[in-house]
Amino acid sequence: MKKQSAFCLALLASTASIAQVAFTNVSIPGASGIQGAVDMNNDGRDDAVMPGSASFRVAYQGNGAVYSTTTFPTTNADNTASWSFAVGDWDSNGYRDLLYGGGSGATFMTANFDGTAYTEFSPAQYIFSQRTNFVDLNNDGHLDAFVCHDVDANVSFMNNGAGQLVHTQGGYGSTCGNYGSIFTDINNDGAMDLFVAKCGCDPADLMMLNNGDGSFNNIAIAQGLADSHQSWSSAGAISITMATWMCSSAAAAAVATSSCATMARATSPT
Ligand SMILES: [Ca+2]
Ligand SMILES: [Ca+2]
Ligand SMILES: [Ca+2]
Ligand SMILES: [Ca+2]
Repeated sequence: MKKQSAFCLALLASTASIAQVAFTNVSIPGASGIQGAVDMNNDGRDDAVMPGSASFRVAYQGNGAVYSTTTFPTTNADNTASWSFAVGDWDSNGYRDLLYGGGSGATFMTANFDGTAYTEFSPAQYIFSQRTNFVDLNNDGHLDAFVCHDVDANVSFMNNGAGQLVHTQGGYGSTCGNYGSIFTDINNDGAMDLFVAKCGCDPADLMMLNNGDGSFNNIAIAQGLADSHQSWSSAGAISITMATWMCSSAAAAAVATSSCATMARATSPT
């Protein structure tokens, strides 16, 4: 009981401290088009990644917000990152790979043996790809891929550990309208859980609890998260989910009801 209450209060304190962070606008020379932030060279600093159709660029962050840009050639992408991209070393060769989410499907860009060039692999399945993620869905130590499907049920590509990504559909929600996905372990059981922000044909959001083997149960209705808002992004949703999860237990509510209510308001999306 004390541990859960302390966690709620810690989250509340964390929210308060985040509000005091100051930001400075910094220009990255030559940066344009689709961009995302990820540490591509393991130096502890996020870099800017800019995927294209036959190459992608990385603006590496140095000291004092100085950037140096490298262009990596790729084979031509059947699907560009028109809706999203994700980064992760799915084949565990030491170099991060990319996953592009396009309106007609998904494309993987996999690094060669020394990370100097990339080769595409575009699964045959039609996917109106929205958000994409690299995540170990089934806790087997191999990074899998997840793709939100706009017009059908969500899709994953399960990594068999032998260089293959196996298309799987079903088990991550059964309807269309999937836009924003984010993974975190909301109940600290070691398995990554999934929140999906939905809109369009079925706007009821999903909160999928991982059973530990890659199978999921939707607890959104039980947790009051299956609202009918037209939701496009899940960026801030996970903090709300965590607040709801932790503060929905009788143990936490009995002690920290007011704190949980404050935290829920503080983490509401804008
Ligand atoms: Ca870096
Ligand atoms: Ca790799
Ligand atoms: Ca896996
Ligand atoms: Ca979990």
